[in-house]
Amino acid sequence: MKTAVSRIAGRRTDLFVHGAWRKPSAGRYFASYDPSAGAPWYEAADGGEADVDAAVGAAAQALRDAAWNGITPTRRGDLMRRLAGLIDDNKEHLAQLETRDNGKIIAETRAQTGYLSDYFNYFAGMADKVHGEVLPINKTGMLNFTVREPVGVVGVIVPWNSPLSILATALAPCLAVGNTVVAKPSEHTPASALAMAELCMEAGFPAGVFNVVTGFGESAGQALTRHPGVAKIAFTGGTDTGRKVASNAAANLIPCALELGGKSPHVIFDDADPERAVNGVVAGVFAAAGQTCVAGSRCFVQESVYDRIVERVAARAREVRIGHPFDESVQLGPLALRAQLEKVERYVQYGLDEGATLAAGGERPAIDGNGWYFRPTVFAGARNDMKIARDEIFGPVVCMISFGDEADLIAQANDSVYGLAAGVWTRDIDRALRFARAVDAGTVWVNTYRSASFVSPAGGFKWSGYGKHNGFEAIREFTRVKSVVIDHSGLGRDAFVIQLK
Ligand code: TXE
Repeated sequence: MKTAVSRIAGRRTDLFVHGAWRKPSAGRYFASYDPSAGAPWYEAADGGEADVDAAVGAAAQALRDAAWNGITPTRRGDLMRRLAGLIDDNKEHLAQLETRDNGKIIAETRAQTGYLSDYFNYFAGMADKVHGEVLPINKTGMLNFTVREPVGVVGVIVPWNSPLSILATALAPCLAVGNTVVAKPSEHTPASALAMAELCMEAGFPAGVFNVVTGFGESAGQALTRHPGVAKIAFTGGTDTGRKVASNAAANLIPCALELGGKSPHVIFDDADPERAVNGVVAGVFAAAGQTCVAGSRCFVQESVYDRIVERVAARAREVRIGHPFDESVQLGPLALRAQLEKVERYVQYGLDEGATLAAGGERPAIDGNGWYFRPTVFAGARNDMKIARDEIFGPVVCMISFGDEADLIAQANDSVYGLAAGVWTRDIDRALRFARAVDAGTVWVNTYRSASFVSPAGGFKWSGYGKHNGFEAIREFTRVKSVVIDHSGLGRDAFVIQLK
């Protein structure tokens, strides 16, 4: 794999269009940073409108080409299985690439790249199981059936927090149903999408089926969302950017799937197993240094156990081993961007100004070098109306908020613009189900947290976006339904007359 860490460190990467490397038309490159050093480590091509146009053109051509649209769904599944095998063979390279580019600890990126082949195999299995229906049309001598077709060229815009996994959530179902893809990875973490492009070529996908334009959001990203040749946008990122993407898609009258921010409620009732619940809360918010859209960043604890739980969460936060992301014993690495570190620091100050108190963290740790590290931070005495509880911080910060009864909990939990995920710890199944029914969240976990699976549909409500990934919902997301009506009566009836009857 050309884009393995050792091959690109200190060098330049190009765009990947129609199965070949392509220099950016404006000839510019930009630095991608290693968050553990706070320093550039390679340069990626700064793609612009002309490059996006070339990539969309290549994807549109591949869509028309029999090499892609003429193969059977079973053969598409075979290609995907081959890709899954190659991903598996290269999973250590991919994990290292991701850790170097985004700072996520190696244990996490290994878990993610280890899971990727299952992800592609799952959708490979779906490739020849997607079918339409025969409908009991209310007209004699007529047959009505539906087919599920690929939507066309899909523009996939990927953020920096889990670049490869998030790319896979769109790429795998898109390939399974015969779409073609132009991906625009984040300007902060472009390497792994290029590695994926190489693996797609090696697997035997025809040129143009998967293209990658690296570059910035305002240029390459915006051009992709505006391009008239794109049939659908799959976007993951911040809510403000999601609005711009949706408005460009609306101007072209194309649909989009938006996976945006979150401020997920993570609840501990007084009857919960405290050890498991505290583990769940700590892992649910500090994993990936808090840079996950489903981070359980608002922790609601029942009044009677509030002080005890806050103490335990804070103690666990203080024990978290912070350090270099390639150190296998480390539990928390740097944030992916300097801007993100500065945002976390700003929010810690907001929390203090609003009267919350720091039970743990709140500062950068003493680590050699210029890495973008921040201590796991626990705010005690937080209230749901504070800025730290309302805005997505996207860092290792949890707000501990108390609640009285279930009604109070639901009112507070749902008092958020977001609706991505929620978690609840209780031994009372009725209570858990009442919470699951009442909470505004696309995913609800009971006595577990962040248990994602490719079979389980995921996606948010409210400002967390719309559209689903995973499971058969993802197949629906990336197909369109066509209805075919056939008159086989042999009567030569006039269709217009029949409709009037
Ligand atoms: O994300 P952006 P940013 C949240 C998190 C974070 C905030 C801002 O709270 O602090 O968003 O992060 C591309 N047209 N999440 O600014 O801008 C961009 O190049 C088209 C939540 O880094 O949303 C990148 O590829 N594309 C989250 C992608 O959008 C545009 C993950 C995401 O970047 C564009 C990341 C434009 N006008 C951040 N502007 C999650 N849901 O997991 C930017 N982009």
